[in-house]
Amino acid sequence: MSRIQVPKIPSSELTPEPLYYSRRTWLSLVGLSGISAFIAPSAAAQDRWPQGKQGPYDTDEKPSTFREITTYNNFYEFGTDKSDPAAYSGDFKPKPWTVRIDGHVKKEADVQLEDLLKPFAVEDRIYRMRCVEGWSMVIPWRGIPLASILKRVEPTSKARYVAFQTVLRPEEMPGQRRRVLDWPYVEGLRLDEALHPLTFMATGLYGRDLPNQNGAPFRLVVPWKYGFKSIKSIVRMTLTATEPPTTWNLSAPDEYGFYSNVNPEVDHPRWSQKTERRIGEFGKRKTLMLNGYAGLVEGLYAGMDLKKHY
Ligand SMILES: Nc1nc2c(c(=O)[nH]1)N[C@H]1C(S)=C(S)[C@@H](COP(=O)(O)O)O[C@H]1N2
Ligand SMILES: [Mo]
Repeated sequence: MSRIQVPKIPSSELTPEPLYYSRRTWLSLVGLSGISAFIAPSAAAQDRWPQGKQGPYDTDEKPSTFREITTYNNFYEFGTDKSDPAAYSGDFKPKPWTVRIDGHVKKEADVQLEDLLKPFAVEDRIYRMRCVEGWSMVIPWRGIPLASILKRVEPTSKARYVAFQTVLRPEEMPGQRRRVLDWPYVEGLRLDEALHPLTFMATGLYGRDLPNQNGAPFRLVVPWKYGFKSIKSIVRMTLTATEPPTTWNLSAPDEYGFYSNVNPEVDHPRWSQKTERRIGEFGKRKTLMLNGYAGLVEGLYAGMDLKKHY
């Protein structure tokens, strides 16, 4: 994704993703999908999963397979190839896990993840996700709205943004032993974006705990923004008065802004954002304004020039 890095990122990272055919695609192409359960045991999870709109925030699009979601990942802490997070996250220990919430809040928290989550009912949400590189998936997340957590810590009137931080554990995360990015990975949202009912903290997918490669045990999910905003393996959230720094903006400020809303009308400087490829499909789909969530979130950006605030 980024430009000038030390060591240099392989050239495969510098262009939108190449064609990639999942096993499911090959099998359905040759009419053998009926036997996929024999070849890929994980096929069973998604086949039993409720499909389509169950709640007001679900997409009715068909979820990507468990295999697609857990083998084609961006998680640079485990390497820069799409297959690296699944291959090299085996030593990562997502339990026990402590989360700190501080900054402009009335009730600071420094708690075990289970205790943080205990008061809230877990929900399942099927969201479209769109990476800035030009691919997309549909993911059945499990978790709780971020607003539930934020309301509990009581942001003060000074709080205008939320800064998020990924864990720093080079012993367990081989990618952090190289200076590919400035570690730890950081991200941020405006407070009204963070409080929006679509903004979700995932602890699972397909009804199971999050696999390490998807950001175990606790990651952000913001479906109307490019995927890199959805920061993984979070250990700290800080309510701030000013716009917090974000990793990809620090790495390449002319390519990645603070907002990073999915927007087919604002091209990346090196490629168009008008279309995308759904993992598992051959052709291209049109990228939708705010990733199809415009009706729910465009009010957040009323009066803003989204070409300037990219
Ligand atoms: N800590 C951290 N979070 C991260 C990333 C990363 O490299 N490190 N990659 C981002 C990018 S570019 C994308 S597209 C999504 C991918 O999430 P997924 O692998 O669960 O689909 O995670 C985002 N969160
Ligand atoms: Mo991404």
